[in-house]
Amino acid sequence: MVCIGSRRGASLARVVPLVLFCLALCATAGHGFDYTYEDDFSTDQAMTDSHDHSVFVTSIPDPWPLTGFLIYEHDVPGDRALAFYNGTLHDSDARLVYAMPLESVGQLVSSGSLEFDIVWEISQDMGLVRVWTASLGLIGVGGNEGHYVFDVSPTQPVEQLLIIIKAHYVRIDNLLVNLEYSTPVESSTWSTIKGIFRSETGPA
Ligand SMILES: [Ca+2]
Repeated sequence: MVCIGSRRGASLARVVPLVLFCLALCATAGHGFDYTYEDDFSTDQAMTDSHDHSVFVTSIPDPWPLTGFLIYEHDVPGDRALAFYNGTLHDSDARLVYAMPLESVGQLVSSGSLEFDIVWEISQDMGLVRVWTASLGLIGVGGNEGHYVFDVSPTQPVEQLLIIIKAHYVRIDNLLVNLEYSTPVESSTWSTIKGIFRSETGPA
């Protein structure tokens, strides 16, 4: 009996630091994101990465088109940003639509955020950005220069999160999408912890 108790005590002495280490890992994982997407618009990646978009043009069309359009333009410091222009039709803002993550990884998205900068209003007091998601509808509006953060978390976990940006007379830059999946890191880590504990404290 004494012998068994000592061995079990020794096992616990080995397990406790291990559990503490795993808990530390959980805490670290909780501060990260499962998926991150960035675009500083220095490349044309929005053309291929976006799920859907208005036409990209290289200069202001003449005559002005009926529907919205997108142009890569340089803001004041010379850094490239993406400019949104509306067409002449009613509600014809340029659109940029993302399905995130870009490639399904067999995980469900449970929460997410969208960030970007409005770096230059093309026309004072006329700039407008609106952001929708498939499950929430319209979730935010912006217009003035500044940094914007939108909570795009779906109402229930989805394989891909559809984010719709519609805007006119603004240039946006530094787009950032952060996602977290519904399979919690904590649950898989706890299974590992329980497995380790069983193997260390089980019958010899
Ligand atoms: Ca840029």
